[in-house]
Amino acid sequence: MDLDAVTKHSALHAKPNGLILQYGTAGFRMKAEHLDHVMFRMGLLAVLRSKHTKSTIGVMVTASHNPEEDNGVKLVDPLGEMLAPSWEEHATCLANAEEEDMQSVLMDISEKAVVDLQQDAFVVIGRDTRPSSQKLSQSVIDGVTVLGGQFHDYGLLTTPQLHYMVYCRNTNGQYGKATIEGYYQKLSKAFVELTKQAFCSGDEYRSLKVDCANGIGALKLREMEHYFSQELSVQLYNDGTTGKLNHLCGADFVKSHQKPPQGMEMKSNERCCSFDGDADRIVYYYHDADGHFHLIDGDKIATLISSFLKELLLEIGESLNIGVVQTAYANGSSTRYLKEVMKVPVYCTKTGVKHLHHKAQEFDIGVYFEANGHGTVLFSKAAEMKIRELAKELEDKKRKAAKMLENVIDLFNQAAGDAISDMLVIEAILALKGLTVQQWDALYTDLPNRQLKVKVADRQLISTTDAERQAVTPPGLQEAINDLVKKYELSRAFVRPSGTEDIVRVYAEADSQESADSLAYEVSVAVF
Ligand code: 16G
Ligand code: ZN
Repeated sequence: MDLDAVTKHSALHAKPNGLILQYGTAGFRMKAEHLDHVMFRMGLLAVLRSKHTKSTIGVMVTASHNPEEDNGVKLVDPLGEMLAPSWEEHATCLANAEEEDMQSVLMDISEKAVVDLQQDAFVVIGRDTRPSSQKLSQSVIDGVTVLGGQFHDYGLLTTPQLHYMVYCRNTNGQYGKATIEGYYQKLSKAFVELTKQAFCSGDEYRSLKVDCANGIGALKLREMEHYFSQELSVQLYNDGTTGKLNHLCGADFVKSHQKPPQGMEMKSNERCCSFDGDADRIVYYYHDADGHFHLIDGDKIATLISSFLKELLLEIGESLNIGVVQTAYANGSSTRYLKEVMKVPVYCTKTGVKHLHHKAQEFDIGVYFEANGHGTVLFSKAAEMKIRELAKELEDKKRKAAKMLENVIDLFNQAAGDAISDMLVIEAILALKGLTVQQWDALYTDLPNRQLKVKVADRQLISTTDAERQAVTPPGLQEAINDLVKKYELSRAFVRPSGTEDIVRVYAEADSQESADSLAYEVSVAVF
């Protein structure tokens, strides 16, 4: 490790005085102008992580659904997963190190994490369409090269595409080819195969309006659409040609405002969906004949997918277990429907994809979605092998179901939630089952709910347990919430400190919108 070179280059990416950051659920994220040093340092860290794991590591430059002025960075671990928690601490230390301490902090991390400095390192880099992203990804590259790491810069990619590339590269191409064409070919082949079996191929299933949040999703969907245009035609809105990234559009806007994005032309009962700024989240929606807006969020996506998977599993008659993983934000109706009607086991984890992903790995088939639309389905290696075997062997009906499952495995991004991949899975299921968007929506009725943000002096004074559903501190808060919840029917409420903003989030649901609103308000007063 040429530490003098590090010092020299580090001075070119100087840390603003007094800036203290933390590697959180979304990596580092803030105003782009303050991030240059973080990018350089994450380039350094990616090299150490690559040496330690003897694998390719990914670095993604994006701030997802944040405003265009922001940016951020996340490291991607060998199997396409989020960075291991122990290394999040190293990331935080390195990002906050003073210039004169850079050498010692790097040595310290190398020692603590047992990094063989002689080992080769390889890092792959992707970025979103923000104006600041290109320059910031150059700073990552500077960090990688100064430590002697090799790299490949994929340039513009969606976040899940970068996760896919990392996964492919570390599994000798078994998962797929680590190129953008490899990604398009793998997914579209599975999609085309899957939809071949759909007998309802009337026009109503064939077209979909997609709000791309004026982000990277538009570029990538444009590149990909000709691979599947026979089966599905996509009309892109907010494609970045005129509007501003995430401004009045995108999955986060639609989910949190419960209204359509600007610029979308919605006819009644037409299926529409929105991606977020880096295309790892998706929500669906439509206007009914009376002009009412209906949101179909991650919970309903999980329900559609798990019911489809459960039917296929019944047909092949294997005892593969399936589990659904949600967070405290999952609508109570969805949890009840999954447990009581569909009879699938449901688990709740803390907010943040890494927690859900981790839990979902415990099952043969683990379905995980956050209500905000981030999610995917994971198949264990054993389940995958079993399904691929059955797809070759069994009698007709079973083989057909196993073949479908095989295509579903290939269509889901096993590394991370992926708006493009999820969209294709959903479109295939709707076509195969002959379901309209209204029929899908009618699976269950969401309980009215309300989310509020509360600004407090120190949000860390609030700590939680039971997957964030119970407050442990400050003393008395949970008792106060319990008393408030008792005043309403079908009610539930919780508070948690945000991992991405300096606020406390309040969630409440109840039998009517008025009740949910007033419960949320009363809880936020109790927090304050
Ligand atoms: C991050 C998480 C997302 C979570 C959100 C919660 C990832 C990739 N992203 O964006 O899953 O829903 O944080 O934000 O893990 P909050 O802590 O501010 O509520
Ligand atoms: Zn995102």
